[in-house]
Amino acid sequence: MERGSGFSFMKYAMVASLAMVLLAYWFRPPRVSRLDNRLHMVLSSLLRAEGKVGINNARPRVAIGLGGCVDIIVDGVTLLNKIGLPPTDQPLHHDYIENADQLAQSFAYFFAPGAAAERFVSNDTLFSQLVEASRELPGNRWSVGGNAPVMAGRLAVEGCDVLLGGSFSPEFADVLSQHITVTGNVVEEPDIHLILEYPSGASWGQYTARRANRYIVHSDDHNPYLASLQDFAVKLQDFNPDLLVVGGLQMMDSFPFQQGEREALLSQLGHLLSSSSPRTGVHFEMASFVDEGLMQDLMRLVVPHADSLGMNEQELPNLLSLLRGTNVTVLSDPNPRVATVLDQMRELYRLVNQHFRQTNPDGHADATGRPLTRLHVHTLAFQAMIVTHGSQWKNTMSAVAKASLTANRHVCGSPDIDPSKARLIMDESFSISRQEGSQRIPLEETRPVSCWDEDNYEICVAPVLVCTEVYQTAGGGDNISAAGLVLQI
Ligand SMILES: *[C@@H]1O[C@H](CO)[C@@H](O)[C@H](O)[C@H]1NC(C)=O
Ligand SMILES: *[C@@H]1O[C@H](CO)[C@@H](O)[C@H](O)[C@H]1NC(C)=O
Ligand SMILES: CC(=O)N[C@H]1CO[C@H](CO)[C@@H](O)[C@@H]1O
Repeated sequence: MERGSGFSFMKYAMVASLAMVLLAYWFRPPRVSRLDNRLHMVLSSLLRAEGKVGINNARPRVAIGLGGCVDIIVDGVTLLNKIGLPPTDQPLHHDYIENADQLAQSFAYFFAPGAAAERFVSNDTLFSQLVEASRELPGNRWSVGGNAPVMAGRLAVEGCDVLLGGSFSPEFADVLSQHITVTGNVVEEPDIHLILEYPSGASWGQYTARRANRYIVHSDDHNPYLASLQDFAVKLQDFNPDLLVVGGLQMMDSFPFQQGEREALLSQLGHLLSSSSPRTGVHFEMASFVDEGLMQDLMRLVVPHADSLGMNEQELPNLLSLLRGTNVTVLSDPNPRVATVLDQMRELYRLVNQHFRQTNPDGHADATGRPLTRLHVHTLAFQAMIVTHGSQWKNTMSAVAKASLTANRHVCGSPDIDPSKARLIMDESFSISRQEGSQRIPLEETRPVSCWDEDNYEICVAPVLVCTEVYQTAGGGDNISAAGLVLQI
């Protein structure tokens, strides 16, 4: 009995300690919920940063061009299957699309890495087939598209009065916000853009998409000619905007213009920008370009008149390669590190401003063009911005927070951010440059937007709560860029 009770005491002790271990295990904060906590904290801190400043009491006035279209949004793989286009075994880049084989090759080229791309289809028969098939596809969606109208929509929602330059059909103009005034000729047959969306992990033949994104095809008749430019220029004089935004020029990419036609159009646009009041900020939104001639024209005629540039992680190396005088980059890492992007941004900022100083050696007030004072780069994992000290751009920290939140809101398709549909993919700390010995900045949950000074500018970086249940990627950059701008004018 004695022995027995000693034995049972030991047994109880063991059971009790085992129970303690189990209890400790039970109450240990599980890894998942710790991550959840971090996400909640980052979200509430970003919301606080976004809410810190409102827009000015008066409604800011923003003029934005050029162009617009009707978007048909479909699941990319479903559409290709429907038209019976088999997956190619040869992913290949094409400047523009002439036939179905090239479409398959070009789609495969961007689909696997999950890189955004937009291409002109020179074959009308093929484009009509694609549009017809899309019309019949269950789950397709139609919406107002094009960089300018999407940015206009976001700016109107955020409290701006907007003048929009674009050629639209009458029904189209009706669905726009009452705070948007459209200027441009009315067209009966609007340009159609076909948006082939795909979620992360989607597969097409042997290809699997590394991240959610879209591949866009168009065959525009109006947009490449900047058809609304004249009307826009006239209305602009009285509108007297605080901010003038230009986007949508990728519709000119690889388009079969007559000799000299493109240059003449861009010269007119450059003239419009250069004649705007010095108190009007000018923002140029980059896009997916491959046509080197067009890019050269843009660098010469448009970009020098902008104070501000907006672009994504593909467009940044694309533009930089042109400025460096190397071959134009059409595909880059769709998930670049912060350090890489910041180095590219510093270089772009330096090169553009160097060009400005070279063309204006005396720094007179009657300078041709403007120095670049704002550069916003949006990537899947984070937002980054450079703003020159003493420039007109305000509230950089809040603007970057707003841009970051807008990324989730847009892609998830909801103004309220649901943390269970979000994920932080930025590392717990980032290096501010790829140069050896560079400072590392921790991502602090309670202060997720990191800002610091360098040279003559401030840099701010904010993590994105990446949406995991993708509703739509197309138009994301436009919503994000516009959301960033609205707090800065
Ligand atoms: C244009 O597309 C159609 C339909 O896919 C095809 O039959 C035709 O060969 C293409 N034309 C050219 C010039 O490639
Ligand atoms: C750059 O472009 C030229 C002309 O298109 C081509 O011959 C050359 O191979 C390209 N270089 C690289 C590194 O891609
Ligand atoms: C999240 C969000 O607001 N997305 C918007 C992007 O812009 C278009 C056009 O203005 C809106 O329709 C989307 O709702």
